[in-house]
Amino acid sequence: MSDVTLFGPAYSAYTRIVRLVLEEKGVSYVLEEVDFISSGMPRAQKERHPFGMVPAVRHGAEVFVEAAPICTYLDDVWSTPALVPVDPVARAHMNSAISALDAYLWPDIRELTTQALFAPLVGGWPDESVTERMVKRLEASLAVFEERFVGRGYLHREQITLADLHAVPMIAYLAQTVEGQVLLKDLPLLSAWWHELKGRACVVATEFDLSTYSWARKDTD
Ligand SMILES: N[C@@H](CCC(=O)N[C@@H](CS)C(=O)NCC(=O)O)C(=O)O
Repeated sequence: MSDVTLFGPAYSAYTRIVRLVLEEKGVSYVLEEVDFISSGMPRAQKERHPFGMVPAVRHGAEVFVEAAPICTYLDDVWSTPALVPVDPVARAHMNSAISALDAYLWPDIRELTTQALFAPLVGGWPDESVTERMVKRLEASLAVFEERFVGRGYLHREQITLADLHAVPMIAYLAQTVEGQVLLKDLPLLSAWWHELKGRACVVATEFDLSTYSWARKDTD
């Protein structure tokens, strides 16, 4: 038993990043679902995380927050399979990809997903002007990401790295929207990467079904 508990809901992109690392490494863990959509972030999670977010990981007596450093910690403690390149240059590019995903891609993918996926699911109306704006921004940022990181082999080449596992939940959400599917059609390298990764065991093992949550409308089909 590894004594690892991951706090966060299966639908949270950042929780899934950590989960993917645990799965990829074959570390046993307990996922404690912390659903923050139904009635806000539970108090227990606010006590665990200084900024009241998910995920958090408890390992033994320590509680860690923030997905990227949590994943680095997991890679340090469970060294195989290694998810961080030994070569400093490759490692720096991996970290740049993670940083770019956090800063330039995810905020817009999250906003697009909120409108296109979550709004109808909770019984609201998507704001088409926001969707349009996000699509425009993503057209540009995804093309840069594809050229700079996928095209230059800084995502899955010889070795899967933390950058791949950071990107998976984000691109998975993107691919669930019609707008995202259209965007991906113009991104052959990123699409090929996603096509290959989506069948990987850790990705399949962390799939989730939004319709099972109490806040999801049951009459959308
Ligand atoms: N910088 C954080 C980002 C975590 C994050 O954005 N978590 C979202 C869910 S994916 C969250 O806690 N949202 C709850 C809220 O905004 O109240 C990390 O790397 O862990």
